[in-house]
Amino acid sequence: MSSFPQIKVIDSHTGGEPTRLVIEGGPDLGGGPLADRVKVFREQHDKFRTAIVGEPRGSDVSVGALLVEPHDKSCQFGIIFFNNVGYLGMCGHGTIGVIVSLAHAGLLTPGLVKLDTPAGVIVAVLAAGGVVTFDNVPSYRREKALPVYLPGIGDVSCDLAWGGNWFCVIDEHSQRLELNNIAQLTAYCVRVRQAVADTGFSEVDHVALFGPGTKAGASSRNFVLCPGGAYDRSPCGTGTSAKLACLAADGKLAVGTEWVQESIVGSVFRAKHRRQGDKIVPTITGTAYVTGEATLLLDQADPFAWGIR
Ligand code: PYC
Repeated sequence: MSSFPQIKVIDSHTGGEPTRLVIEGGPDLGGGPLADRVKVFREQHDKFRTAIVGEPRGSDVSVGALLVEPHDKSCQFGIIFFNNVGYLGMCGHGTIGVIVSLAHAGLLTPGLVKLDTPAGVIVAVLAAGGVVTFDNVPSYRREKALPVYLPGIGDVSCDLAWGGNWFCVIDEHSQRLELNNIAQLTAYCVRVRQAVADTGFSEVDHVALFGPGTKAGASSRNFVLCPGGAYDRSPCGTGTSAKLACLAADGKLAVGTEWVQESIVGSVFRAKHRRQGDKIVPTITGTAYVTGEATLLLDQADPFAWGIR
């Protein structure tokens, strides 16, 4: 038997975007609201984050999810999402992956499930075939048509919206939303994010470009740049929510009307919304598949046991 610290994980992907769920061996973050426990994670146990999703075990694309006791007593599970550079308030593809992984582990059966997250309570339904539908946190647009200037390109009109994470949503960008154009799309979005930060919105750490759908029935295709420089292979649950908030605010998407969001790799989420005061509640449906179960070993003699930090 190995005496290394051991971390049990279940890996999945949702529309191509990976999620690594830690079901055993994660750090003890104490009790209290999940937003407080993220602070403990960040300040006292950040090396667990890099051990789990960082290289050499993980990659920039990996999103981690730590299973914890919920604070909200109506929830069965608490989940804290993290990535290669930090912590996520919410994660749509991750929610779908976590639920399918929990079912794989025998911890839940198809039907209703409630997750406590730092961004709020997520109510979801697991159906056969790894299909998950969840109500995201209330979403809204904060800025409409914020102009940012990119030298060599000109003014770009940005909507800033919350969908569980902060997004810069761009419809007019003249960028080619194709898988063989990732480097150019990434470079463009990095410049946009910096320009948005320079206008005073440094909390906006995701950039989402939208264009016409290419798959039959798709309302739109997107490219989403995540905070750590990777792009979302899935259509991005929180990004789709931010987009819906903008569409709803412009009167371009009626309550209950389906929006089919295609990702840059061609995977699809189905979305709709209802109103909640001056915000919307997006409902997102997607499918996840379990790709592996593993025990991560942290050999203290390994200089990169806690990841390349
Ligand atoms: O699906 O919400 C999402 C997400 C955020 C970052 C990567 N995926």
